[in-house]
Amino acid sequence: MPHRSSAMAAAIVPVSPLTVGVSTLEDTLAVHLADMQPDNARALIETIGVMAQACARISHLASQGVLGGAHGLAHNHNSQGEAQKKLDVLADEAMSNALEKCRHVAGWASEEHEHPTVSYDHGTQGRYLAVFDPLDGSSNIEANISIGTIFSLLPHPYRGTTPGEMGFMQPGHQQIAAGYVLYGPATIMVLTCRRGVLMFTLDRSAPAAEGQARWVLTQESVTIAPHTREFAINTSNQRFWEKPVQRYVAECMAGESGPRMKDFNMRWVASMVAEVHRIMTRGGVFLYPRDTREPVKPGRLRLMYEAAPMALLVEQAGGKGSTGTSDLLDIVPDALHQRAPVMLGSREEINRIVGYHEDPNENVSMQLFKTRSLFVQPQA
Ligand code: FDP
Repeated sequence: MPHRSSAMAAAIVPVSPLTVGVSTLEDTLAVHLADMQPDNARALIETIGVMAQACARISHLASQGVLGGAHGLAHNHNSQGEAQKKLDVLADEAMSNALEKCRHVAGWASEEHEHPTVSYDHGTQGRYLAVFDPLDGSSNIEANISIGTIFSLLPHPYRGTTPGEMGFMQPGHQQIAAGYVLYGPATIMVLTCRRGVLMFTLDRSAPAAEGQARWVLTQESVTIAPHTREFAINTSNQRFWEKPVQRYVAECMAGESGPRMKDFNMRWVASMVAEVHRIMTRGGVFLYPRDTREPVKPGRLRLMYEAAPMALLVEQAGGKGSTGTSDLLDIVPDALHQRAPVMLGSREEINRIVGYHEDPNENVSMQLFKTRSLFVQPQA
């Protein structure tokens, strides 16, 4: 059997134009990363290929539905005390098993485990640390609504030694690559290696079970329009939101008769991957703000394996990601499972929300607006 690196070396020599609908993942990345030092490009292509292969496996499991035995609870809890679904566990195993074999990955951290895992064979020499949410939107599994996987690659900062938890504590702007895979009517991978955003569709007619998943480039240079008329937020939490978010959503809801002078549409899938994918295809904003339900938690979503990878993808597509007060990519985590308020999507809308957070007259404008808002603000 040929050594994998020589196969990859052969793959990255011919640099031909990308062909949407024909170019496969490896061919596309070979062209896309042609400006990189060849050894680095090879490592990145190989590592992304390994994760894409695992996601094809997860896609297969998800598509089997109840027939695949992956519905229902696993009767376990993850490190954060959340009940695990069977598919959460299977997806985590698929990603972990794939990364264990990848010689470029020194260790990985998953939403499902309290601590990072050090690669048995590649812990000292691997150049990357992988971070992932194996199954995002798991409340949707039994309802047969879109779910996804989110992943990110960071540099292993102390190569030559095995990575400890501190090695993972890097801000989002250090990410080498980030992506998500949406398991919907089609399985779609959206990827950035910091050179814009690429979109691939899994060719389900190819034999994924033998490790031959075929991802076909279906869009390059994915861009998010700066303006939008669509927002996504769980409005059942409205009474817990911070004031600037109350104001932003109230203004959207007021539509043509409000200060925005245009009507807005609202969506909520309860699957971040599906929400971000909609934004990648037609713009919009996704908000999971800080709220007062559990004051000790600064938000619901996890910084390292949800917020930061999505923020990099959105930024690379021309959008923006913020907590409302700081850039999501600037936050240096102090814990693996740290949470963050998340606001991302169309750039001008996120700038507006950030502006509302900076506005010292926020409460005054809320009072003025109250008469026209569909949301009545709670009395102080
Ligand atoms: P889930 O817990 O089902 O994996 O990761 C958190 C997440 O889903 C996001 O994908 C989703 O946007 C959000 O939680 C859903 O939150 P609500 O329960 O408030 O709708």
